[in-house]
Amino acid sequence: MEELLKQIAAYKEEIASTVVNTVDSLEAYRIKFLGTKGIVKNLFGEMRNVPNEKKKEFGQILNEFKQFAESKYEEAKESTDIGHQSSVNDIDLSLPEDSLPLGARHPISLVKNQIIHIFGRLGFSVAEGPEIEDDWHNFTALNLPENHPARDMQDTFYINQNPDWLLRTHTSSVQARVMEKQKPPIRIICPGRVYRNETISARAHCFFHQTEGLYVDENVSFADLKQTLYFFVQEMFGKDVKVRFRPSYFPFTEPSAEMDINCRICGGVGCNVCKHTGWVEILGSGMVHPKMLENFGIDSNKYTGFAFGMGIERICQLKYRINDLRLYSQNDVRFLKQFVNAV
Ligand code: 2NL
Repeated sequence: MEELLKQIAAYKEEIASTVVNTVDSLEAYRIKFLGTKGIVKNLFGEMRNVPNEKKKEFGQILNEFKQFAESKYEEAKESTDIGHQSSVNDIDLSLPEDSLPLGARHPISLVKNQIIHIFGRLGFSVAEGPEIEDDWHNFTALNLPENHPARDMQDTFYINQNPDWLLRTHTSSVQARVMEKQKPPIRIICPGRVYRNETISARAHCFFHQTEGLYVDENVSFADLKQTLYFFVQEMFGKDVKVRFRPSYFPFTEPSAEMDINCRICGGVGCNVCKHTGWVEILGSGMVHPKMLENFGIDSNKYTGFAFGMGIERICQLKYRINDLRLYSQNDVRFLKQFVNAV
């Protein structure tokens, strides 16, 4: 016992005088006193040799010594900041890096890029034009007569300084500009933002996005129109998609047709999106009106063409089940970050 108590007193002195101010000396101290083969452990091992009636007393002394040794270690680690220093050996190169938070593409951009890609494979190139247009390119050239309701102030945003200028209501204006400069064959799509004077709600917005397409060449037929648009929806929504064409009217096409696909949301059972019909309209189309071709000096006896227009928000709604148009322009990160891994 006496021998042990002497040893402990000596160790205490040693601990008190030991200088611990580096990572290495801290680690050396820990191994010597607190390690699995260290002094504290060894002394506890001596308990075996202590007579029973002294075990309690010696146990207390040992515990007190252990605390003394540990507090020196903790103090040294805290008071200097050596506990936070790291050496090259401490760096774990196998750990994954802290990833940078990546932005996400907007769903409208995702769908727009897919549309561009699909039509690109059919030889369509992308044409762009101004969002502030003049009356000729947005209306007159497209066979929209002087008194057409679309021209009404109620529907169209006019620029105050010049009543001939307006915010384009469709991207047909871009196609008009292409036909002005380029002779057939013409094979283009025109994605872009368009504006209409609407009260903002879940179903309407004062700006939205469109892709129009135009194909003018010799011998372009209605069969070409149908097969092109059928290919498009198969690529966009999957091979199992069903389509139907319904006769319709647009001032710039004759004949005209709207295309429906079977509802992607409910699978045909009936829901709000398809208004319980099982079908949803996704685009308007038709054979380019001969008068329009002549407006641009294109011989309508030699050339024919088809055109179509679709809302990108609509395609997006069906693809990603987005039920409120306002989500597209509110920039709520809870909405946007859901598209980080979308393609
Ligand atoms: C719709 C309907 C359509 C067109 C757009 C067009 C453009 C030129 C010539 C002829 Cl330059 N037509 N565009 C034709 C038919 C329908 O859009 O519902 N869009 C969302």
